[in-house]
Amino acid sequence: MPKLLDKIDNPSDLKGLAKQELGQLAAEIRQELVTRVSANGGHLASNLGVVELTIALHRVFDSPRDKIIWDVSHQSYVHKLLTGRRQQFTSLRQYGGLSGYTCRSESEHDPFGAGHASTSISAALGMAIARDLAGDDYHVVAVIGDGAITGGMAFEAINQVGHLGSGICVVLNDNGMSISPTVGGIAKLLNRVRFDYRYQWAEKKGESLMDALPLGKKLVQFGQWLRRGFKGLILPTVLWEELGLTYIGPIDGHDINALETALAQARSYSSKPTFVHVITTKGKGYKPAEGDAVYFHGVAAENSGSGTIPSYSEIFAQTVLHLARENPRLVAITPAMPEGNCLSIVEAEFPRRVFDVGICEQHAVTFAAGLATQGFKPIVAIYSTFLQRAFDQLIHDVCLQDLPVTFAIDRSGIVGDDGKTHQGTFDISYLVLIPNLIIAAPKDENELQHLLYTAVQSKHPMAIRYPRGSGVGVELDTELHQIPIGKGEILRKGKDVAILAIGTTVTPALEAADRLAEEDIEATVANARFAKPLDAELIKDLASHTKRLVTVEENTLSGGFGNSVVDLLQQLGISDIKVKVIAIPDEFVEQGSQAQLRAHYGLDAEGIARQALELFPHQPMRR
Ligand SMILES: Cc1ncc(C[n+]2csc(CCOP(=O)(O)OP(=O)(O)O)c2C)c(N)n1
Repeated sequence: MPKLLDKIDNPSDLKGLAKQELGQLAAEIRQELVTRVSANGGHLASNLGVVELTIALHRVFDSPRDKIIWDVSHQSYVHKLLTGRRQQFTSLRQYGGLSGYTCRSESEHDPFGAGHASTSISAALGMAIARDLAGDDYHVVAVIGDGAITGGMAFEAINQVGHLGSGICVVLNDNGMSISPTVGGIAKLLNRVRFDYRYQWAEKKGESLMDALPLGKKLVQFGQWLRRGFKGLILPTVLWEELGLTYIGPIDGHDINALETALAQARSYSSKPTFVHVITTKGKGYKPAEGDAVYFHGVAAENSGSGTIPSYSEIFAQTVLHLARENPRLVAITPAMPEGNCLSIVEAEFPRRVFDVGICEQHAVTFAAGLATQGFKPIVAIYSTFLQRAFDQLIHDVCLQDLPVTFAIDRSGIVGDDGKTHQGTFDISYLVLIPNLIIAAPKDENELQHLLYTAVQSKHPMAIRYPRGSGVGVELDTELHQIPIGKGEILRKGKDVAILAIGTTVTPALEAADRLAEEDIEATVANARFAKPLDAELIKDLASHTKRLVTVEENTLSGGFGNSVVDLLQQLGISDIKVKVIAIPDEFVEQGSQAQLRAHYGLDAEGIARQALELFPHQPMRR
């Protein structure tokens, strides 16, 4: 049977479909999502939940003239399928393929790129004000989840939306879930609406049942209904209305007719801000994802293989658990990623000492600072890319006051198929300039344990960056010890060239030394361990013995580890030496597998050996 989806090249084709065809279209989209995301990996449950909402949005609004902005935009796959990108959908999240997020350069239907949460309302308001100033009349819609709306920026934007009163439509896609269940006061408020909304729906269906009850019971039920109805429905309505937005909802997010009616109503209030509250089920229509929306939030690609070596995140969490048992003042904080960074295993044993603060990186850092002032030992577990959000909090709230907060920076370096918005390639550069902060990167998972132990003993703030994915596979010591701050180590000795590597690049640097040996070049390999303070003695020693120094890091060149080493050499007055800094050039790193991207940037063994060889101009590589 020909597919309806085959007929949709752009959103205007959707408008030609009869209402009774839309259910079939939704089913076809779900099929496509499950097939593709199972193969390529990606955000399955979030997309399954917005199938009807996306169809309705594109039938009511007129993209690209009207601007539809997806918050985070991990749930934009359906939007991509309906906006002329179906043919490329097989390349989703692959090297050179379709992005897993909205991207201005990818389509005119993506008016704003995203990947980080809570930006949609600010961007939408900017577009709406630009429209008003230019005397235009298009509509602007921001679609934001109940997880993303917990982010401070979303509320900063809503505050201004209410103040300016410009015409924008905020659609809240409320499924009760961030990656894990959404937490916090706003989540509680929304939960009440969701609960009461479902309660009332059940109530309607169960009216005949109520008829059968004796009068006394009926009165009690009626009283409960009134109370819930008042608290659950009136209060949240009042919240958004008091902030200056006209509230429409709650709407069943899987009923396309109801959605179209609500969105058309919002569209008709073209010069007022509206808030359309849509209730959806994450993972809708695919039983495994409905049953476990946390697991199916982001699934790995079919061929990614789940090896037997534990991930850095797992070792991190196991170490925190171990340290938490020994130290009752140790607390851990995660901005909405307890699954990704594995803190959920610590939370299971110490529920009062693990804090999921929502998608609030800035708050997470200052909250940790507050805890540290009172003698607690906070560990902020945060992805490198999201810590960017809390740059001033790092400087002003933690480091300026020299508070002993540990930053466990997960997903540092190249993260892979999430692409440009998620690469953790800037952290050394944005951390190295902050006084008082110690910055370390383990060469393997065993060193991660010892560095965490060291950080928790430290009287100063300390950041430990480690990569996405599994460890190197080394044995784990059972006794933890402190590593002297600012001390690296020599792992292999050779007289011709020294390779000073940090973090993930240590293992390929050792392999590169093997390749160089095949060219009769003897390389020293050192593990720097610390990007700050640098091990000046070690660096002096390497420079004087070999006169050729290669630094390697999975971080951007600008302001990175290698740059700091070069600065140090200059300060030490060492100039009779050839230096090669291997790092990521000044560009945003595209999507692709970690292996592909490392090879592309010469950060694998082959690339390191090739670049080291450039310091020997008369020695071409044999292979
Ligand atoms: C600033 C920032 N922090 C953390 C994340 C990681 N993250 C991606 S999606 C997501 C949950 C979003 O929840 P919600 O907005 O409710 O969307 P849903 O997936 O439930 O549809 C999180 C925490 C992010 N993208 N950006």
